[in-house]
Amino acid sequence: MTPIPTHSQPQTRLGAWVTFLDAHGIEALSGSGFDWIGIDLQHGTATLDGLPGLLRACELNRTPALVRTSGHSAAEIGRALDAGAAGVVVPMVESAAQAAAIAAACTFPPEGVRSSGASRSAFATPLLLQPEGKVLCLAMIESSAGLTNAEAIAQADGIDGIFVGPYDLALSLGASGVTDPRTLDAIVHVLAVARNHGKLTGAFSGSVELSGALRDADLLAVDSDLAFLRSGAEAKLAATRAALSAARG
Ligand code: 3PY
Ligand code: MG
Repeated sequence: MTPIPTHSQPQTRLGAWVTFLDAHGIEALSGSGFDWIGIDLQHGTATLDGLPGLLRACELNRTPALVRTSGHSAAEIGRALDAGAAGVVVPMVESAAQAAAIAAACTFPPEGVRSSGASRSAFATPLLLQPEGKVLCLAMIESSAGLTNAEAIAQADGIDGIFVGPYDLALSLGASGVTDPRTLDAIVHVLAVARNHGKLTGAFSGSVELSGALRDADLLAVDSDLAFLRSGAEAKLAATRAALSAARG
């Protein structure tokens, strides 16, 4: 398996988080230089049925895709991997037992419980984020319970990495937001725990200030498609208004 070339340096792989784009939109977004695409089945409008088409759009630009499942269902995790995802990002993992269960759902027997069947991934090797050729099982830590049990979650067999959800984490901690020092301390702690156990580290950002604090993460979701659309539209509108008033003198 040839490692997927990365566009960004040095190590942090920058991703775009897709909540509503269709295949056409994903084709445009995945061609703009991101190292990976996150497809969100928890929030937004993407559905499991539509997933194969969305993954195909990522593949057109050789961009691997991680799927954030809506929950811990082994059936949903299996279908996301069958569709050709490079891995799953499973929300709200709060205990070692939950971590072990999602890891088992990502792994074929005898180690795990993932079922094998006629699927896209059985006929064409998915684009992967790791040269070892394994799909990734990433557990999201995004609550105070997850924070408390971070060591045990990171050590669970079959968990490849920890992906932090800063927005839910801030809510759970009663912090004022993602750049509140309590949230930042918690994020830095969770990522250090994962790293110390030799696991991948990742997080959603959505904030340039937060991205700076996450500079050591292996996987960083820069922001969502909705935010890109909104900020791109606002910037172009403001620039056009400025150009018009300059031209009119
Ligand atoms: C969070 O910040 O809670 C997330 O789940 C980001 O997608
Ligand atoms: Mg969340």
